[in-house]
Amino acid sequence: MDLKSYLNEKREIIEASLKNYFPEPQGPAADVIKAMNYSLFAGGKRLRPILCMAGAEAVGGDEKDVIPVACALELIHTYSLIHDDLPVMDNDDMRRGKPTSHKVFGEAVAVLAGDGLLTEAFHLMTETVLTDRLDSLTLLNVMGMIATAAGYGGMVGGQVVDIQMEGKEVDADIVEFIHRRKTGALITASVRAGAFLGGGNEHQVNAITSYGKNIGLAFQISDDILDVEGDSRRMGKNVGGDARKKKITYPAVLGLGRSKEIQEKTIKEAIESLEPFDQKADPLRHIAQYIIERKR
Ligand code: GRG
Repeated sequence: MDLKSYLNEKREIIEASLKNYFPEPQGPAADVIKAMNYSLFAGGKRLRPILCMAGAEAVGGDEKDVIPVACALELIHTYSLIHDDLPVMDNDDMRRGKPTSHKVFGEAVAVLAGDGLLTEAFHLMTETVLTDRLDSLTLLNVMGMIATAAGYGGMVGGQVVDIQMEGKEVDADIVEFIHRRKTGALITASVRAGAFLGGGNEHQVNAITSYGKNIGLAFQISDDILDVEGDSRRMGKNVGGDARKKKITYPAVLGLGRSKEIQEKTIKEAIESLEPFDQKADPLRHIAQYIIERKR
């Protein structure tokens, strides 16, 4: 299959759905809507929504059933990037090739834009259309699972340990703890949500969850490696910041060579998790490979 065309086709569906959902900034609160739109439409890869759609496809589900949840995952991801870039966290000036939210709108509006995106994500999920394929209990379970992945047991938990450990000596277990939560949890939740909403059985959902955990870890290791070897123009953000800020990364803790070995092993395990699936899981197989090869 041609992964590039697949990603472009799915990205267009997500862009159109997000545009359709998001209002034009107007009224007294226009500034926060403007800031939410600014970051949301700044050119992200839309990986999490695409994983959600591909997860549904792998179990034979209907892509239309997952669109609101897929879009909501992008809102949560965008909120995390806005907050991560704040001076009180990573203090970054560039994101997705543009000045970061707080550089354009100021810190208070940037914090609120993140808050607005996170809360709107859960509102958007409630707009999922229920059908005879998709009942309210399944949707409720998926929303709970996404909340857990975004909260202290997942992304927020990983982020706090990441910040607190900055500049300290840590072992491989700590860096894995951080990566599996900070980045891995939402990626796992994305593909798992797709499998649930697509009507996957327990066996299928478990296999896809294992795939998600492996690519989630590999994705963050790629990000760490790109910060050492990547091209800042292609990535739309400054590189080399992890070493400057003494961040906890795989290359810093284990070295580049070992990081690449672990990345390859996790991608291999991700693809092996998909053995029970037919060609409907090919997009997931190709996405796993893309994570190793990505340049941005
Ligand atoms: C603030 C609660 C809170 C959490 C922040 C996601 C995160 C946790 C921090 C981001 C730090 C970071 C840059 C991690 C690297 C992995 C990552 C999430 C990269 C950005 O995701 P992409 O590559 O970005 O999918 P685009 O812009 O394409 O959507």
